[in-house]
Amino acid sequence: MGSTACIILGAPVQEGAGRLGCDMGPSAFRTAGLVPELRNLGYAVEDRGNIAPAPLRDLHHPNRAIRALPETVAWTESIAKAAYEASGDGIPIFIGGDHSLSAGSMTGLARRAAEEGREFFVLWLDSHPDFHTLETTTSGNLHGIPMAYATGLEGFEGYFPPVAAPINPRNVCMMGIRSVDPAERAALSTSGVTVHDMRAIDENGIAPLLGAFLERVAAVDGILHVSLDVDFLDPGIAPGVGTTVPGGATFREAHLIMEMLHDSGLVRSIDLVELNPFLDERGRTALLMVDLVSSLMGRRVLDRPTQSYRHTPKTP
Ligand code: 4U7
Ligand code: MN
Ligand code: MN
Ligand code: MN
Repeated sequence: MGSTACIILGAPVQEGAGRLGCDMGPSAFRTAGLVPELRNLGYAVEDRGNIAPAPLRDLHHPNRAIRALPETVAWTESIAKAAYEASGDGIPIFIGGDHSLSAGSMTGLARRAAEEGREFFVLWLDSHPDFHTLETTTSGNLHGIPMAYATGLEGFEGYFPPVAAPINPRNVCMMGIRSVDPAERAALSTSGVTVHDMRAIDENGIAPLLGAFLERVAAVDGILHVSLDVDFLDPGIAPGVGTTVPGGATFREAHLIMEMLHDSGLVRSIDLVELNPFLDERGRTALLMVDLVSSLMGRRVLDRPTQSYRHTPKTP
């Protein structure tokens, strides 16, 4: 991937989260050295600055819990457009911003993949599945809906932009899940989404679970998007997030995922979301996220590919 261009797209959206501060995320990623880190790995890097939201429309939904619907819709419109455009030019890296940004990034990227006749896959690294519809969300925080929207679940019509190429739920693999609301659990169980909760990671380890998914993507020459929510990580190593959930991925589990992803050669785009610099401790969460991106983009300890990935059984 050394000659590929990385395209940095800031998306300072914070209205989807329950607390303010994610709008400072793009600045924190830049301050933590994301751009020089990628350049050191040999990439051409184009920082396109921050995306602006589309004009606001007056929107009201019968679910009175919903917060910031016009703002989230406006961000989804502009981020989807930027994602579609950037995916023709290199590897887009979205620096958020709360996770509602993925409603835009994933739909824009999936539209491009469909036009290229390629199958689109998502590796979702999060403590939450973000599988609420506008009807089922009880918190009303719209960072809890992007996966439901992008896979084409009903109930977004007339509010969010129509989804040109809904993602096949069978092409979605979630890892690190440990906080699921009842409506999400019901929707997930019939969806076809692969969900590896923290218990599955405890029982099996990262390598066989991720290896099986990467083999599926490779088998159809698919395009892989990675969506990394800070709260995937254990709060002990990543405190700079508004929705901490105990029992998350360790430093090495997270790095192993990144190393395997790099060795797969399948990743074409990345979301880095939910970083809240107001809650961080001397930038350590921002620095850890940049460190993980570095592993994903090719930094390695020894000059050899991941060993365990090669030994992955075909049917785990
Ligand atoms: B994040 C939640 F209730 N499910 O809907 C909700 F637990 O992007 C959390 O993954 C959503 O951080 C978390 O508010 C969204 C809650
Ligand atoms: Mn209203
Ligand atoms: Mn999330
Ligand atoms: Mn989350």
